[in-house]
Amino acid sequence: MKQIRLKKVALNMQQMGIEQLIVSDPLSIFYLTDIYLDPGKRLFALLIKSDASATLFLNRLFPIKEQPGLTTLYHSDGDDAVAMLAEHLADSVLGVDKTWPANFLLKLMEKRHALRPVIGSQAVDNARRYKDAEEIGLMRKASALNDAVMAKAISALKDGITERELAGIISNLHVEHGADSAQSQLVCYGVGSCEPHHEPGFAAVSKGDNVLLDIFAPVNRYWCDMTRTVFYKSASKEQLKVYDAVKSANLAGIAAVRPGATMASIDYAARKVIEEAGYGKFFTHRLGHGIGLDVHEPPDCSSVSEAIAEPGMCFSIEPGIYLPDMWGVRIEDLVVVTEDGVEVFNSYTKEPQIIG
Ligand SMILES: [Mn+2]
Repeated sequence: MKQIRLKKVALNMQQMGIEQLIVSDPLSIFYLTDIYLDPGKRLFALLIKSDASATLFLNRLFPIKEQPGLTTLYHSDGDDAVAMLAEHLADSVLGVDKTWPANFLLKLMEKRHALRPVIGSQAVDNARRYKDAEEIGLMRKASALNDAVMAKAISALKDGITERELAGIISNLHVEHGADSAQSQLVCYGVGSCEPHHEPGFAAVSKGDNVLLDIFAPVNRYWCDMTRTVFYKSASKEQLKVYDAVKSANLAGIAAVRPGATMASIDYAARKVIEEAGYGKFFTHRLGHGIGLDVHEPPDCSSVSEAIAEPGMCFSIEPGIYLPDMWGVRIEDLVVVTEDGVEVFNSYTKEPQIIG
């Protein structure tokens, strides 16, 4: 058990007025126990009480090592796993996380009419927002891996290579460098780069293309995520001008990160640069997203986010400009809020590059 994390969750529960909480998100269970498994359709739940006691309900198919501070209760296929869980609940408010399948929750509610289920995800999500030193070390390591893969991906650009081919190369590079799994990557050439989430296709790279690479993978379960845009063989004045605006916005966003800054003010610091360059309406998404065990998790870094940056929060800074039917530029780094400012996890160059 990760006792310090568990105690934080218990404290959050007390503040929320929740005495019992069912956590079912495998990544949240991993965060608290170091146990990761994918239960498929079977019941897998960590029951936390506000005194920080924890009981794990799981199927015998997934035997785990006993660990101090954690009670483990197994069920078998054919058992009424929900009834077994119900025996451990008090007739009162029950926090349930947002990912617990309705078939379990509805069965539980049928058995126990006096239970009052409420969404309780925040008790864990709010703890997960603040990465501890171990997690920050893992985030740093994941992004160092991504920097190395980015360098190799850019050097793999050559005449005729399609978006899909390069995406496959990047996925393999991630795994070769130690990522947990291959992910389908965002590789966008030319007109494809004007869609922020373009699906890699059969287009081959050609002279004058923007090449936008948004690459990501989990490494020891913690995600890296970065974007670079380079130009293939040539770049026009406007391509370089837009690049410069996005790069300046990225740097301005990073410079605005410090404890106490609102996420909205960080978004604005970057957005303002793009607006002043005359491209405001082409920056069509939020500046960034929280990241950790999930690739997208709280807090949001957007113009409407009231969240306040505090030490340990990890998120992306990824301004972009997308000119419809032409091309787009995005530059994304991951950062962590430190005691007195910001640490940027990515170090791969942001200088404009014309490749080939
Ligand atoms: Mn991102």
